Amino acid sequence: MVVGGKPGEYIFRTREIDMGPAGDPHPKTTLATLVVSGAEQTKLKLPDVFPELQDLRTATPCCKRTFDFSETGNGDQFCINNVQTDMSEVNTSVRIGCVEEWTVNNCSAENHVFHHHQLQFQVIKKNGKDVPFTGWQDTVNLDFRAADKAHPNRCKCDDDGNCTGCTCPTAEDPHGSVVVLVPFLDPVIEGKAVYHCHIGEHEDNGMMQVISMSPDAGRCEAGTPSNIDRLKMSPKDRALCKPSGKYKHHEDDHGDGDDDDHAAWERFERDLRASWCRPAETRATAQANYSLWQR
Ligand SMILES: [Cu+2]
Repeated sequence: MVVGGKPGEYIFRTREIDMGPAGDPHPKTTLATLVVSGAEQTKLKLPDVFPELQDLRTATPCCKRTFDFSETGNGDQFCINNVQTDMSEVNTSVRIGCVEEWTVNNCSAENHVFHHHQLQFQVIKKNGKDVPFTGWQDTVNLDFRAADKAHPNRCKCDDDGNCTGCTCPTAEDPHGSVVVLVPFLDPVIEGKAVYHCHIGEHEDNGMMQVISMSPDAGRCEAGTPSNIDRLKMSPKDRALCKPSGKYKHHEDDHGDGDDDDHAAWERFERDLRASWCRPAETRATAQANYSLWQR
C-alpha cells in the first residue's frame, strides 16, 4: 500500500542487485513516478484484525523433495533437476491434504527466484539458517553460488560469466538453498499447475515443471526425474543442465519453425481447463482430506 504525501512528484526507485557472476546487471533504476494532486481524500482505515495463518512447522510433512535449479555453462539454457520443461510430463505428483517439505537449491552462479502457482508456502530455512515464522509467500529468492577462498568448488566463472564445475548446495555448504513447507491443503488447487523460476528468460528457456495435485495421489510419489533420491547424487552431477534440444516456449520465440511444443502447450492448457471442472466425488475426497488435516 502506498500513502500519498503532499502534492508533487515522487520517484519510486529499485535498489541495485548483484545477480552473481553469471547474472545480468541490474543497476538501480526508476520503476515509476507517482503524482499526487487534487483535493485531499478521506484516509482509508486499515482493518484491525487480519486472517490468522498457521505456522506449518506444527504439521508432519508427507514427503521431502529436492529441486535443483541449474544452467548450462554459457547461461543460455535452464533446468530443474537436470532437465528442461516438458509439458507432456508430470514432474511432481502430490496428494491434496498433505504438507510437504521442499528443499529448493540454486546450483548456479546467478540468482533464481522460486515461484509456485495456486498456493503460498512457508520459508523455514535459508542458506542453512532457520527463518522465524512471519507468514506465507509465493516467491522466494535463491542466492547465487560463487567460489570464494573457503568454498573453491561452488562455481568457477570467467569475466564473461561462463561458468564451469558448479556444485549444488549440501548440508556442509548450504549457501543457495531454501527449505519451504508447502501446504497442499485447499481442495480448490486440484489439477495441474506449474512451479518455475520467476525470471522470465529462465522460465522461457527450460526452468519450469508441471505438478499434479490430487486427493487420490500417493503420499510421496517420486517425480520425473526423481525429486526424492537426488541427495544420493554428487553435488556436481546434480548441478548439470542437460538441454533437451527441442525446448521452446509456447510460441516459436527462437525462430526455428518447429511447432511441436506449441501442440504440447495446447494439450497442457486443455488439461488445465478440464481439471477445473472436476467431478463432485473428487471434490468430496479433497474436502475430507482437508478436514482430516485440520483436526
Ligand atoms: Cu532463474
